[in-house]
Amino acid sequence: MISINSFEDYKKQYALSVQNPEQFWEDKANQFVWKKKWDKVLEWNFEEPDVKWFLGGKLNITENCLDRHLKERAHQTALIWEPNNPNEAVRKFTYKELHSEVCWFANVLKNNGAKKGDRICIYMPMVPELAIAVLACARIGAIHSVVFGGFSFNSLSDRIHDADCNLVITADGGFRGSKDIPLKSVVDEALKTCPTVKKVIVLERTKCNVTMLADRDVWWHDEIKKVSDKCEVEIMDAEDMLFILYTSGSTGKPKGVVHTCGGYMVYTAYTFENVFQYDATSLPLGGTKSGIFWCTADIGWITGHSYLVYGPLLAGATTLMFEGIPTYPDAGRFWKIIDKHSVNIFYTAPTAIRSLEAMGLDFVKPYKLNSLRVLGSVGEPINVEAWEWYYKNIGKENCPIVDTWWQTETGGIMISPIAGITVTKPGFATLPLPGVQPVLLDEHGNELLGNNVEGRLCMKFPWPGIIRTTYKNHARCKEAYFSTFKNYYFTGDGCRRDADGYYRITGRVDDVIKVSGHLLGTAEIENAINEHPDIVESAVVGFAHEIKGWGIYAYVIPDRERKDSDELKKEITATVNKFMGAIAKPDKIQIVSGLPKTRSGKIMRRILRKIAEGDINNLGDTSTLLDPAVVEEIVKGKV
Ligand code: 7RM
Repeated sequence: MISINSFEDYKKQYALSVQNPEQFWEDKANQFVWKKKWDKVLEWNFEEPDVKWFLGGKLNITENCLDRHLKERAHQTALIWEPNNPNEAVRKFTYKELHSEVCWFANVLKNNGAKKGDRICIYMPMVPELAIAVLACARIGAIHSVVFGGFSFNSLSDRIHDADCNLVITADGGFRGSKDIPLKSVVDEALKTCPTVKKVIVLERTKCNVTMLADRDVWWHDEIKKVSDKCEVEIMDAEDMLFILYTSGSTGKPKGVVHTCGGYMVYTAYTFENVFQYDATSLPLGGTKSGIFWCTADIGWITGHSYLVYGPLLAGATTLMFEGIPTYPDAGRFWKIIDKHSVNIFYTAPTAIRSLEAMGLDFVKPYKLNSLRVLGSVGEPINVEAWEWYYKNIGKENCPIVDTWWQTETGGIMISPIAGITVTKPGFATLPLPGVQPVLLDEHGNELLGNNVEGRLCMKFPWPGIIRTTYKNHARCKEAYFSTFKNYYFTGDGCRRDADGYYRITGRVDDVIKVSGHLLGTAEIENAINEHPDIVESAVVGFAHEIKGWGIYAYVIPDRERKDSDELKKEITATVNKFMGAIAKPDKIQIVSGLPKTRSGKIMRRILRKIAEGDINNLGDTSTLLDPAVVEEIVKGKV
């Protein structure tokens, strides 16, 4: 239920949430179905860290996403699926139908040996069965680990390994734009090094050729025939793991961010309803057009988890899922889909907005876009120009834009306008949601009080959606988020609070970059580059990119003179593509004979970043370098 209806409400609730967070969140949690109510709302310390919400509470999130709605909205559309190919049929599922699909597949999982606590890797294209698989895992208490279909076999096997998954759900392939993406063959390659995986369930989507391993691989459609659509929910503790989602960090190894059942449920539902002002109870029941919400993110990322699947379904909304890409068959596809399905709320990333803006207004003009009520932005700072283009040409100056700042680790939106209620400012995520207590710290960890300050963005109090641990490695969770500044959660972002107290995220302050809205670790890309047999060492940095936000600049040292450097660059690109995936392909590659290093051997990334940005007059002190001459060579050879 929406609880913020005015800016006065917002201020009142914000104050209440700080004075008495437990009462505030208990009130939100009471709106759900619990098998058993909690004994205690919150226990926490940021030192270990150890955060628990709704202690002793028992529930199943899918009962709240599906079963809970059957009395009132069984025949309302829960999920609309728009295929990659606009001529293929749309698929729609009512809440009742989605409930059955999830139960069927939950039984398939059980039949194939899956049980509570197992880790299940999901590597699928954007088809309804992906959402069904996610929910089916949650229904039986298995922990899902969705891996984005754009990652390649090495990234996939790393993630399967780290989580010790025993089952993989995939498809033969997927359609994206004019391409057929092989998925099953990537799984086959990845599983060569993953002995823990005993079963692979394969959905037929592209009908491409696949090899099925006897005893290990089974077809989704065969397995479905063997089961019924009756499946009781597994009763979960509020703090039982719901899912693992891998995210890039400063080291080469991605972190398995862990979210738990109770807090994540309460937080995604609350933020979804309030930020987007989605009130299912005020909409006509039974139809398909009762408030269509479209989040364009892939379910392989946290945005897809929280605002394509869980948040909207918890709220009893109609969620739209799109299989394809914004430019296929042409750059008007998003706008066409909005008209076709009368989308009311549209949530996308600045990189998509910028790339469509660059294609020109001719792709927007044919469409009315008059169903739109709210626009959202997520994933990176939105530049003022893109914000204005979005506001004017898509929202027709009638739709508030919610610029939502949050992270994989926060589970849900943290700093954002409340649609139509908070006065917005282009480029600003504006104000913290109730329950969120941001602070800005200087480099020594002192809180910067008052307004007109800039520092590192931290949180000083837990919210229900906060990361609980990094899978199997709690020390890493502590190190990455709770050690930089004692007793604070550190986001890794820089941020400014302006004269009005509004927050503006200035970007990452660590070695991860957001490339087209995808968070990538530079070390992870370096590892992929170093898979090339002729590369001795590499260093990757980001550089400002007009469309992608950040582009990838790779400095590489080959182990011998390669005559044809163009050929080498092509091979490096292919290597990254093969080991990590197309999303990590460098935009620029510079072949160098050495890298600027300190005497202790540490690469001076600051210098490399400046060169990549073309800011060469201001490289700072290079005299402490092991080999200062190398800087000159790199500057000369800049691409
Ligand atoms: C949801 C998501 C998290 C990082 C975060 C920021 C950046 C996200 C915004 C933003 C400015 C925004 N999760 N970021 N949203 N920066 N304004 N509205 O993106 O884990 O993939 O990335 O993304 O740097 O730390 S994520």
